[in-house]
Amino acid sequence: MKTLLVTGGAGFIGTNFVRLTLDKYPQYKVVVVDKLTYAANRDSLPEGIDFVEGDICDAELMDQLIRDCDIVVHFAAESHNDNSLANPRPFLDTNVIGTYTILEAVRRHHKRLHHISTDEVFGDLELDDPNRFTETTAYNPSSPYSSTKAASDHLVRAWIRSFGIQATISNCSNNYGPYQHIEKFIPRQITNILSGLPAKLYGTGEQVRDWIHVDDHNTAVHLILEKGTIGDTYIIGADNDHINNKQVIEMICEMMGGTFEHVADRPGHDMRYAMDSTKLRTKLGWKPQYTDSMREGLAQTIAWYRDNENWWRDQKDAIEKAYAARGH
Ligand code: NAD
Ligand code: TDX
Repeated sequence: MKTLLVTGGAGFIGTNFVRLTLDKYPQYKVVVVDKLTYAANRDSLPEGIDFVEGDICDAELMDQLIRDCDIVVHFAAESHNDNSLANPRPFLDTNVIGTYTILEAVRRHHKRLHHISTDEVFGDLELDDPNRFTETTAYNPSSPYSSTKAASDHLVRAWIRSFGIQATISNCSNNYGPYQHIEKFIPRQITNILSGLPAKLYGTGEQVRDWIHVDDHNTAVHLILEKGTIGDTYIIGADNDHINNKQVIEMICEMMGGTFEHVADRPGHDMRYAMDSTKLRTKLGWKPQYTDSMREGLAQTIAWYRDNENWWRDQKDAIEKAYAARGH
């Protein structure tokens, strides 16, 4: 049995990855390391794993954990663009120094690493640009968040080339699904409507995100662990780059019987992300399970937030107050 060390496993995508692994990939023993920042929820994690509360910037701890595992799947990050505009420093610490710390331990102990990254490293596309991001698109990040993720990808590639570490990288588009922090777009709107508030659309809402259900992201990660070529990068996306933010909010409002209002736009707001996942599909045989332009995935996600109010209710007021202070 191989030991998977999952960094950031108490966050949104990491928690879903751990749950999927326990369900469908019994060949792995799972160890989670997580600092339990505001974005984490220890209670999201299932029984049957080892949990270590710790910081990926802690070199001694990471050395020990990586020595004792077979594979590292690196999700831990500061992940919210709006927060990175208000206070960039934690993004540099975790996303850059944290990734560096992991790379050095991976190098010392000759362990396999998969680094989780984002489409935002490529910057954005104009609405009428027919192109999509591919594995060879040049990096052009816009925000403190995306620039630190870009830096982390560069570090991983440099450690592959200079030190021959056994690593792969994936860049995925916007995820949605259960256990996502309610500061993020889709859960914020669902929990607003469940709280009797209008949904909140930044600016005109014409921005496009290439939404993917979190389970589709995580099945791709498992496939890369099983069959990916060491040193390679894989783009992950589910072909939803035809749906803009306004249409997503309208779908949620229609499904839940809610209303929405326009609020102040995000400074430097990226216009459009679009992913070309041909390599992952043709070389590794991946395909997403949620293929109906988000309707099934949104219905499942709405049902999850409705059924799990105790998971989010305590945080709702504070998050909306923070957004109100920023004009959102
Ligand atoms: P999240 O913010 O929900 O979770 C991040 C987790 O990392 C939290 O549990 C937090 O406590 C932990 N963490 C933060 N700093 C840490 C540190 N110094 N040491 C240890 N743990 C720390 O984020 P998410 O949405 O689950 O994103 C996970 C990864 O996927 C990130 O690398 C992100 O860049 C990437 N990604 C996210 C999306 C998306 O749409 N959410 C899309 C593509 C890629
Ligand atoms: O209340 C809102 N209203 C709104 O219109 C919020 C919170 C967001 N938005 C808009 C901004 C974006 O265009 O919705 C879109 C999605 O916003 P976020 O959920 O904040 O995601 P985004 O900034 O696109 O980044 C996400 O996808 C890429 C994740 O947070 C990143 O971690 C990931 O790398």
